[in-house]
This record gives sequence, structure tokens and C-alpha cells, in this order.
Amino acid sequence: MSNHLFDAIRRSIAKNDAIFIETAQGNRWTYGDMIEWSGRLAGAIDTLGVRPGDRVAVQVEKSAEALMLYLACIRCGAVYLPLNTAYTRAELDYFISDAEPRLVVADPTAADDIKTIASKYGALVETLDEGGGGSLIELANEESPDFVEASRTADDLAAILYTSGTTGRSKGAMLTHANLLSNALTLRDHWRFTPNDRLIHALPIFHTHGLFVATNVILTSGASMLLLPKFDPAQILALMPRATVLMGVPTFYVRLLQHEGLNREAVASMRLFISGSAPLLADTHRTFQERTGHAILERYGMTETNMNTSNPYDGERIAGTVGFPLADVSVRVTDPETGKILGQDETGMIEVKGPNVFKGYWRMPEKTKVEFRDDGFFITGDLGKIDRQGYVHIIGRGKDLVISGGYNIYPKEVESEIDQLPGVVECAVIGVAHPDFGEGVTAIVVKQPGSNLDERAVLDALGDRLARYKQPKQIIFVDDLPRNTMGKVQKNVLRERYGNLYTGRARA
Ligand code: MCA
Ligand code: AMP
Repeated sequence: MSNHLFDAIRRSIAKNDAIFIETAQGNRWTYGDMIEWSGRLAGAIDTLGVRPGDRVAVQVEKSAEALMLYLACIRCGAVYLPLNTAYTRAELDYFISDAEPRLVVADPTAADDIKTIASKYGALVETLDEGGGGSLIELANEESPDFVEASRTADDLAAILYTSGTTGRSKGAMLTHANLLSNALTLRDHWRFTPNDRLIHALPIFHTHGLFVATNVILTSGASMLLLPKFDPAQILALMPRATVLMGVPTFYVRLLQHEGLNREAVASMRLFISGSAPLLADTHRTFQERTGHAILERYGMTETNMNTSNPYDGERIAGTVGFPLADVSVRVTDPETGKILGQDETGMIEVKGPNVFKGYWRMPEKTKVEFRDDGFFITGDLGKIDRQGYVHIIGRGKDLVISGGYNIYPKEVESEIDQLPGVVECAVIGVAHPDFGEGVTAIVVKQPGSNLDERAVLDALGDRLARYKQPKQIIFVDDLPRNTMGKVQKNVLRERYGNLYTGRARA
């Protein structure tokens, strides 16, 4: 029996008593503990009747046990489906109806509501709380640690991660064992991870960045992580003397810079600061380097592809670029209309191909087809160019997307919810430069004459419908929306008009 991803993880373990995870409370999990507990949990999942290929949906707080659950799914052949803890019940209903998981693992505080949803689609519900207790752990306690792994090949599914779409509902990106393993090994080598590394892990573990980039790189290096429940700059500064690497979204670095304690002495034991998920401002890059002596290493990826490019470890890390294609990834820039491959410094659609690129969207063969070229390149929806030195620059987005604090929000989803509210004629949702989140979700709304709808009423109505981070930071009421001659709303005009809403800077 071979299990493509877990066999490789097992091979990477230097010593069974090496530390894999240390939590904020000081609890330590060795690699031996990881093997034991992922085995017990795999046994529990198997006993519940989950078979290879079945989905296991998980909406739980961050904990070491939650990472054991991810590994348990890999080992028993289940398809791991992590869900953002901010998702509302309405959003969950969609994911569960679409993915049809055999098992949903929920926080005990949400279990009753989730049972109501899960029972509609024939899914079982077990619990896992943030302290590492819950019904699933009780079951695991009764299992043997010597679980016999399910056989999984490179092409078998390891996970489905939902990613919002420019039209319609979210799509489940199907990631195989080979997708995850190839990217983890490539990043491990590119970023020079060794068993001596200790990563500060302050990202959520329900998206690619915290789950795959951070966790799989540590696992395939036999390294360790300081697992923190969330991002807290003071705590991170206090831990830096015991760590070597930090991975974060740009908001992490913006907030760290607000701390006086961030200086060369504080980072003396750190060897690497990595940023991704959203554009890192050149200003943040420069100020961080001035304060710490470290050039933040920016990389670029997507849920569908894991990581595609990275600035170099040894060479120059150029602010405002996402570096070079990774060793096993091909990147090209094409004309968005014709698909013709463009030359150096020409701006167009970024397309990628490699073992990192996903298998397709869950039960959406048509959507999958239109996002791939005939020669296998995946069309990212990001606009960019490759310069003379080979650095990739992301210049814009061909997709209508807002990235706030590293979370993606598709305006269409927010607009459909607002449009349904009584008293609304129409609306447009845009991203506006925000000093903390990079972009702030902003809704421009046209009310019906005489309607007394106000900002509070709109936000209250969205409360149950959309995760908090998707909700507008500001709602602006206007008489009408600017349109072009074709009648299409001109979001660029709105972005310019409200460009200084959060920064207070005068418009250029
Ligand atoms: C929290 N809030 C937000 C966000 N996060 N609003 C907009 N955007 C956000 N990102 C809201 C909360 O709802 C709350 O609102 C208020 O801000 C404070 O909440 P709190 O939990 O205290 O927030 P925080 O701890 O300050 O969180 C900010 C954060 C966090 C640290 C930037 O959002 C975060 O960890 N982001 C990382 C996301 C990530 O991992 N992305 C990777 C995706 P109120 O007070 O009004 O209720 S993977 C990806 O993108 C690709 C593949 C890639 O390349 O990596
Ligand atoms: P997601 O939907 O969470 O997979 O987000 C993927 C998107 O995040 C990409 O298509 C890019 O638009 C954006 N992204 C990720 N990393 C970077 C980066 N370093 N710079 C700019 N955009 C990025």
C-alpha cells in the first residue's frame, strides 16, 4: 500500500522525537505524536464509514488537533474540505450541498445548526473544539494508533478548497496528492527549509497559505512550527528569538511595522520573512528592510495552483514583483483576447502549467474547460508581465476580485445579496485602497426613491448571509451609477472617485 503524500511526509521525518508543533500554551507534539494521533483520527473517521474519495468537511478553530485531522484524512484517503470559520450558516449550506461530504466536523458551539444542515444532505456531524476536545477526539481515543493507510496515488484527490467565482457560486478546486506534494517539495528547496527551522504559524488553516504552504513545507522538511491561534503582532515579536521564519499576508507586515519593538535585534534569529496572498506594497517592503535588514520574500499563488512564482532566496528580492517561476512551474503571459503568447515586458494574462496545477473544479467540467488552454495552461485571471530579467509582475486583475487582508471577495457575491434587499435599485461593490487590509470592500448603492434604507440596515441584513470579512467596510448611497455607452457600470470610475476613502490621501 502506498499513500503518495503521507509516504513522503513520513520519509521527511528526521527523528520521531523531533518537535513538529509547539502551541501558544506550550504543548508540544513530536513527529511521533503526529503519526500516532493522525492514525487514531484516521481510524475514527474510517469507523464512521468514511471511505476513500469521500469528502470530510471541517469548520473548526485552529488547533494542533485540526492539523492532525487534515493528516488523518490524507491517510484514510478522504478528501479534506476545510471551511473558513467566518462562513455563515447560509454559506455552509451551499458548500455542504455541493460537496456532499460523508462527515462534517464542526465546533461544538455550531454543531446543532450544522446538524440541521448536514441532515438535509445525509452527512454525519462530529465535533472538535479549539482546546482539542470533542466527539471526534473521544472516538479517536478508542482507536489504535496503528492505522493501515489507504492506498492513494499521485492523481487521487487530497483536498477540495472552495474559491469564489466571478459569476455564480463558489467553485471547489480539486487538489491531488501530487499537486500538494510537488509544491511542498519545490518550496522547501527554494526557501531552503531544514529540520532546524522553526516557523511562526499565525495564519488560518482553512486556506492554501496556512494549510498547504506553511504546513506541508514544514512537514516535508521535518521542521517545526510555533502554532498560534491567530495573528497577534506583540506575540510574534516575543516569539521571534525562538523562530527562524515567518509566513504572512501583507497585513501582517503592515501591523508589525506599527510596533516599536520591530528592529534588527528583535529579528536576530530570523532567516526569512515570506509574504503572499495579496500584493505587498513596495513601501512596506522598503520600510521593513530599513527597520530589520530583511528583504521580505514575496511569492504568488492561487487556491487552484498552490504557489507559482517566488522571489529568489539568494538573488535580489525585488519589491513589487513576485519573482521567478518556481523550478517545476511554467509561466507565460498571453493576449487575453486571442491567447497569443506575448513577449518580454508586454502586459497580458498570466497562465501557468505544472504539477502544482489542480485537477479541475468539483462537478463543474464546463467551468474547468474554459479556464484551461488546449495545451494545458491554466488561465489565472491575473494580469501581469515578465520583465527582461525574468521577474513576474502582477499588474492588475482580469477578474473582478477584491483582496482584503489576504481574503478574496468576489464583488458579484456581495452585490447579489445587497441587490435583493428591499429598497435597493442596484449596487456596485469595489475594492478601495485600505491602509490595514490592502483593499477595503466598499458598496455603492442606489436606493429606491423614498426608501429610508441606511448603512446599518444593509449591514444588519448581510449579517446572516455573508462572512464578516466580505461585508462592506463602508456603504455609500448615490443617485445613480456611472455607466459606459454599453450600459455597463464603470467600476474604474467609482474606484477613482472613492480612492481616498480609507487612506485620507488627496486624490492625484
Ligand atoms: C478580519 N476582519 C476582516 C479581515 N479579517 N475584514 C476584512 N478583511 C479581513 N481579512 C474583520 C473581522 O470580521 C472583524 O470585524 C474585525 O476585522 C477584526 O477581526 P479580527 O478577527 O480581530 O481580525 P484580525 O485578527 O485583525 O485579522 C486580520 C488578519 C486576518 C490577521 C489580516 O484576516 C488574517 O489572518 N488574514 C489571512 C488570510 C489568509 O490566510 N489568506 C490566505 C488565503 P468586526 O469587528 O467588524 O466584526 S490563500 C491565498 O490567498 C492564495 C492561495 C495565496 O497565494 O496564499
Ligand atoms: P485565492 O482565490 O485565495 O486562491 O487567491 C488567489 C489570488 O490572490 C491570485 O489570483 C492573485 O490575484 C492574488 N495573489 C496571491 N499572491 C499574490 C501576490 N503576491 N501579489 C498579488 N496578488 C497575489
